[in-house]
Amino acid sequence: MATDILIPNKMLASADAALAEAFTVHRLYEASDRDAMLAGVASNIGAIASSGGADRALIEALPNLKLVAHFGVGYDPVDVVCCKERDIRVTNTPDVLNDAVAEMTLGLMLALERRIPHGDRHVREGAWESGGYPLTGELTGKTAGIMGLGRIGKEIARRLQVMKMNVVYHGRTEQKHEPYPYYASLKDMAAASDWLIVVVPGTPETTKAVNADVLKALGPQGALLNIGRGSVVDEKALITCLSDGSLGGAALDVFEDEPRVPEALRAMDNVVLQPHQGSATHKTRWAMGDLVVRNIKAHFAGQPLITPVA
Ligand code: NAP
Ligand code: 8YV
Repeated sequence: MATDILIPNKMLASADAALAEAFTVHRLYEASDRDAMLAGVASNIGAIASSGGADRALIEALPNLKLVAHFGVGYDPVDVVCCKERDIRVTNTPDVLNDAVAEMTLGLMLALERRIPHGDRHVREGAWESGGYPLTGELTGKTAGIMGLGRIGKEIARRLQVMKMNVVYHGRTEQKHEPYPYYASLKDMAAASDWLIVVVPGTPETTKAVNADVLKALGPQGALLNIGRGSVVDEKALITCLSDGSLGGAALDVFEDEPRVPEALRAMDNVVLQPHQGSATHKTRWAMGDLVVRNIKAHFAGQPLITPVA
């Protein structure tokens, strides 16, 4: 059995160190000649510790690969179709990041609704002495429509209730045991919401699901929060709706072509931006890395995987 680990992209230091202690690791990103390095070690690689993903070309270059352990709950950068074809198992890092991502969601919503970055700039730039900052909106009493009431969506919902918001949700299936009203139609939910919170995975089905129709239904007083995947929102339509006033604002952690963010979005005052920081806390990233390592160890010990992708 091939027991070496391939690390294609730089991995969190704690996870990298734990893997290096237990296995022979090959850090592809350090190689000056990537193809030569791959060719030299390919037959020894039994598992990939992935942070940037694993595409078909990489997977097919590794004849004895049996596991891709991905650092992230969203495993869209891993070619799972190819893995399935080749009987390669895949793991992700669910649950350990729910709180951090929900926290960032609340932070972004408060930042936009109360214009916190704007007020901060107002003070820093010395503008306060010439006059206070204008009045803002408030989350209390508003309706938040959650697209994707999953592990993270539920943590967001709990926090929004504490903020005295009304919570409704949309997904493919009604979750009858949940206390929140369900909308089978995303557009209908958007029309009934002040905030649309996107926290679904990036899949072919969700690609550009938040389109111009949905954004217009959300309306001039409405705001979009995307903490799921950039691919879910039609970014061109978003820019148009924000520019012509058919959508009130947007708070975005994820983008269509990261780390490239359109200049138009960067220039808008009704937008708050983050560089994909949802899970980016010391505590949560450590736990995600630990889960990657534990899945790899379980695989090589012949034990059940801890968090296999279904
Ligand atoms: P999860 O537990 O699997 O929840 C996903 C939810 O999305 C489910 O409620 C599911 O409900 C819904 N959904 C899936 N496909 C859908 C579709 N086609 N239309 C409508 N709803 C759909 O996943 P999670 O752990 O909460 O994570 C969700 C996503 O958040 C991840 O996949 C990742 O992309 C993103 N994420 C982002 C960050 C960040 O840093 N910004 C961090 C972590 C995760 P139904 O099955 O009923 O449709
Ligand atoms: C990470 C994420 O930023 O878990 C996910 O799906 O999007 C984030 O937690 C990312 O996976 C780390 O590269």
